[in-house]
Order: sequence, then structure tokens, then C-alpha cells
Amino acid sequence: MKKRVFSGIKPTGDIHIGNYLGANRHWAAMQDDYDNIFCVVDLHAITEPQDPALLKGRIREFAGLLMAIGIDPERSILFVQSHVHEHSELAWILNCFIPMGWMYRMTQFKEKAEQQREQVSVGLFDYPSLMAADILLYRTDVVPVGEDQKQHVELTRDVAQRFNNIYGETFVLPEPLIPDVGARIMGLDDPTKKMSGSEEGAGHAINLLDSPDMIRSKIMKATTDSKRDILFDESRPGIFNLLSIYQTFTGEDNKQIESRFEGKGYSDFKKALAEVAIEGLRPLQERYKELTGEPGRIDSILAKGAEKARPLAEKMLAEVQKKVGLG
Ligand code: ATP
Ligand code: LTN
Repeated sequence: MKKRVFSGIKPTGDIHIGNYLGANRHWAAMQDDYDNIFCVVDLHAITEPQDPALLKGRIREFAGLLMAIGIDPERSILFVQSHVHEHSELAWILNCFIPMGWMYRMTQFKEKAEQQREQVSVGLFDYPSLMAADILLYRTDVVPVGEDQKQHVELTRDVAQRFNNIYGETFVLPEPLIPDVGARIMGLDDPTKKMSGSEEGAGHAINLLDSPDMIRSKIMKATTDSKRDILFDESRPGIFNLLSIYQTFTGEDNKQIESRFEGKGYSDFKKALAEVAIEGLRPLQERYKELTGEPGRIDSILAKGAEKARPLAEKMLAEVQKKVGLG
């Protein structure tokens, strides 16, 4: 029996190379080794204000992009979170087993709450409980995510363990799986901040559907420093980030890359990086165009995905309800 993988992506902003290099590309590459479930987490998206028409379009766009990256609906279940209502129901039950103190420690909430101040919703605070429900509903062993989600997977383990201690073996304890390189791609305009779909600045992120000219322009304007050498030096976050992006696209090691650019300037390196990124994204952009050319194709794949996910989720939720004494 293969181990179960579950991961999710929130349909907000645009999918950027941080998502792709840190998470989605690994999901596609590991499909044959695991029993996979991938989810477009629209209920997580509404923890922050969304335009309804835009959100609806993005859910489809994100699903299409995941397929273009290589998620194969024949080999993996791909569905939309809100199509399987058991996610919300299990999240409520888990809410009642998560101490407030654990939630207060979540750094992603602290960062977002600081930006949003009094606009911040209870849903955003409770986000990790819904994420725990996503993972625990499917007896997940492995959760491939970027570095920023590690704390949420750890909280999921903790609540699973707590529930199991009270009611006996119920949930599988999941492990996060974090890539060695690319786990934390930083913003091009500010390499001290994680590249994020919620940042507004035009030069912040390279999006998966960006044209070659957009990619060139964003990379040429990326923030570096006043030094010259092109070295993997973590104390120089701008050039370090660009080198990491180069490395994740090419798969070459540090030494190979450093020697290729020895004696060259930042501008030469940036030009080379832009071409590597353009070529790296071209195949998936072409596949995306093909997929969206057929009306209804993505919707029908998502409907089938939900049909496959639903019986698994129903079974787990029924077991939990019974143990807790509901109904
Ligand atoms: P936001 O910053 O708006 O909350 P996001 O851009 O981080 O959203 P998510 O949907 O939260 O996007 O993330 C999807 C996946 O991509 C997660 O596994 C996450 O860890 C990973 N990821 C997101 N940003 C990066 C990044 N800058 N570097 C590496 N991985 C990332
Ligand atoms: N919180 C995650 C998205 C997400 C997720 C999940 C990832 C929601 N549910 C379950 C893995 C497993 C994020 O912001 N990237």
C-alpha cells in the first residue's frame, strides 16, 4: 500500500514561482510514489475578503494550472474543498479540541493580523483548524508544503494526537515534507520577504502565466546589492534568492553555477536567469492553453475528483462523530 499524500493550494492572487518551485512541482513529480489527493482550498481563500466573480474564476484557473504542471487526474484526486462539505464539519469538531494557546502561537496569523489590524476575521485565526481537517479526513501520511506551512502541519499532528489520546486510535499522524531547495523563494522586490500571492507590487513575484517580456523585466529590476561576485552567500539575500531560483529551475549544484558566472556581472546573470525561467515555464504555459481551450473540461475533472474524495471524507467524519457521541 502506498502512503497517502494530501496538499492544498489557496486560489488567491496568481500562482507564482514560489508556489511552483516550493510545492506544486514536487506534487507532480511524486505522483507515482504515493496515493495522492490535491485540493484547491477555496474555503481558506475566504478567510480574507475576495471578489466573488474573481474567486470563482481563480478556482478553475488554479485547478487548470495544477494539471498543466503535471497533476494527472487519472493518477491523483484533484478537487475543490467546498465541494466536499465534510471539511467544514470536521474543522468545527477539531475547533473544540484545539486550545486557544496553540492557535495564538501560529506565526502566519500573527504576521497577517498585524497587516490587517481590525479587519482580521475569526476565520483567519481558525485557518489551521480547517487545514488540519483537510489533512486528517483522508488519513494522510505525508503533506508536501513549503517551509511556511510546517507549523500548521505540526499543529495538525498535535490535535490528532490529542484526539487519539482521548478517543483511541482515530487519526493518522501526518508528516510535513519540505524540499531542500526552493522551500522559501523570496520576493524579487524585497528578498527579505517570502514571495507571496497576496503582495500587490508589480515586481514582487513571477507568475506562472507571465509572458517572456514580463519575466525579463521583473528579473532585470530585482533587488540585489552593491557587491559584484555571484556567490551563494546567505548574507546577501537578493543575489542568494536569484541564485536559488536559477538552481531550482536547472537542478545544477552551487559550484557549477558559481563557476559559470565567475567574473560576470549581475546584469549577465539576470539575463541568463530570465531565459532559464522563461524556458522552465514554457511547457506548462502551453499545456494550460490547451486545457482551457476546451470549455467544461476543467469543471468535469473537478466534479469527478469530488466524487472520489467524498466517500473517503464521509467515512472518516462518521467515525469521528460516533466517537465524540454526536447525532
Ligand atoms: P499567501 O502568501 O497569499 O498566503 P501563498 O502565495 O503563500 O499565499 P499558498 O496557497 O498559501 O500561497 O501556498 C501554496 C503552497 O506554496 C504551499 O505549500 C506553500 O508552502 C508554498 N509556497 C508559498 N509561497 C512560497 C515561497 N515563497 N517559497 C516556497 N514555497 C512557497
Ligand atoms: N494553508 C496552506 C494551504 C492548505 C493546505 C491544506 C496545504 C490548506 N489546507 C492542507 C497542505 C495541506 C497554504 O496556505 N499554503
